[in-house]
Amino acid sequence: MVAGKRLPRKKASQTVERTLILLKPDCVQRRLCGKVISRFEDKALNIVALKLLNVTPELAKQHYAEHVAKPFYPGLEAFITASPVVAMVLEGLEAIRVVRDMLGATNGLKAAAGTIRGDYSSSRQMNLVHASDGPEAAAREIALYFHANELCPYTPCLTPWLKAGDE
Ligand code: 3AN
Repeated sequence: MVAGKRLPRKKASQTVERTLILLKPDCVQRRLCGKVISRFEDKALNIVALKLLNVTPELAKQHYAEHVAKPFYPGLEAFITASPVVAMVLEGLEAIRVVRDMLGATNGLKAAAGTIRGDYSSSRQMNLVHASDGPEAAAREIALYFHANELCPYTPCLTPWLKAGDE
């Protein structure tokens, strides 16, 4: 390194990701959708798709394909099809991990205080929100709930105020 000269700071490798969110029947019934969506907005994640729908048993089996053969699946299907859900696609830097961290552990009783489940849920099943757990799951789940033409990406005007240009 040349004396007195500083090397430019290396940019961290950050990826813009999309993740599928479901505000589950308990979230809708308990009127917590506004509070949960506010948390995502406060974190400056972009909502690029959003709708209310009824999950059918067929869609539940596709969504929870990894759990279909498990003994708890019938109860899980009965719960997720019992009442409407809000499906959303959120977009942002490392959005898949960021959102999972915001949700907290699967069981609301064990989720840390300050997380969405830790603050609002006391249940493993009624844990309010689903979020994709990896890039492959996110792509698969987004395609299950949304047609490509239902996604509305945009550049928020607050982008220059979310992080420094060199990070
Ligand atoms: P997460 O929602 O944190 O991704 P998953 O995908 O492991 O959690 O589980 C999805 C849902 O399946 C849970 N919300 C819960 O209702 C149900 N579930 C998962 N594991 C069990 C289990 N061992 N016993 C009963 N239900 C379970």
